[in-house]
Amino acid sequence: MRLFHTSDWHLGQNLHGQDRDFEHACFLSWLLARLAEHTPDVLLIAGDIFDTVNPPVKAQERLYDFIVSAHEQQPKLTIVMIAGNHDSGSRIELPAPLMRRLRTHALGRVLWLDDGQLDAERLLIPLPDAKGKTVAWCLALPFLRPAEVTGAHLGDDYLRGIGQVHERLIEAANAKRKKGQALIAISHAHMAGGSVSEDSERSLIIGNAEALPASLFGHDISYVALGHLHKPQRVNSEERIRYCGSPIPLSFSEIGYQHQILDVTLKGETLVSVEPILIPRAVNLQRIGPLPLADILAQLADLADIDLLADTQRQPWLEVRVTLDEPQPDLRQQIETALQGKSVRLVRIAAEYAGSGSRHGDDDSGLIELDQLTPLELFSRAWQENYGSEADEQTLKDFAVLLQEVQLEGEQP
Ligand SMILES: [Mn+2]
Repeated sequence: MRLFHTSDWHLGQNLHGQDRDFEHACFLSWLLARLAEHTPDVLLIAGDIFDTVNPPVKAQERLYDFIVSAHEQQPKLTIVMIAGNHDSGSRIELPAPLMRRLRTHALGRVLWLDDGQLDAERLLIPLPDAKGKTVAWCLALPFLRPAEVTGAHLGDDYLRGIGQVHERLIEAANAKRKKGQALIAISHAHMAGGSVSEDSERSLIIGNAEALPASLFGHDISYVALGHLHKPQRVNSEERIRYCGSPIPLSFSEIGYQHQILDVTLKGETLVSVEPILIPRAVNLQRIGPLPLADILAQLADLADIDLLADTQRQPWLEVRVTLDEPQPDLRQQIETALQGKSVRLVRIAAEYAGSGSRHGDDDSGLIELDQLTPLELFSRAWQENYGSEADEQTLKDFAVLLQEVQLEGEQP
């Protein structure tokens, strides 16, 4: 059995207001070509399919067009996708009856039976090989919000609740599997020890307190396809517990590594190999600075001139970081003038003041812009300013829960 492991597509994302649709379109046509070339049995999408709970229509068209094209190209391909923390679980599941006809399984929520037990049946997906024989079971673990795993069923502890959902599902899968059938888990979660990117993953609940232990996935699970962290990595150096990372850099802090999907081969229950397939970058993200303005202007002057015959959609996105001694009212104008006729698309200017203390992110960043702060950080700062003390942990937790409710607003039909 052969699987493609992908995650964190973030369809519909924009980068400081710039649309990424062209890059997503390039990725999806590249992925279709790799599916044709390698003919895996299964394609996994481990959450954050969309960037927001209310994705633009064009992003939804991208997903459904892709699924139909993949099915037409390879009618025997099974696709399994789960909701991530950026997705709306109910939105992901909405077209499930249609998608089942395309051998595509979309899981966005967990449900509970009348007796209070986890409905494990709907989260267990048989994975057939090319001959139609079930050779493995997929355990689908969509991202779970606190309200879904705490309360009557499992008590109030979020992590313990999630742990119990995992245990019950693995138990049910073990009861169901026949000898020789592999178990493959797909989950959108922050595993302890993972390396986090600077500003695009959005904390699941609070900081790292939410990280799950890899021991949740015992050795009866042959492979764990994870989503959430955008940098490809193993968990605890284990070959079988992996993040494949996002297909495109979602922020300027994610440009320093090669984006990829993982090509996973199993023989029976044994994991044979996990090979990365590198994704070509359709559009470069370029960072200049942090440097004083004069040096920045000199570097901008050296950028390539616009080639009138070239595709403007392929022009790099540019972030400029300027260090200043004092505010420079015509900063944007100077930079924009220097960029006239240059083959780049400016997305962001960050002004950083030399000598000011930094509380956030890189050591070289001084001035913080609003969009560099998470809502939780902003709340903490406002609390500090109003009350002169740090907000306590319970207050931060309550804020995080309210924040999630706001982020989900408008999701209900
Ligand atoms: Mn993500």
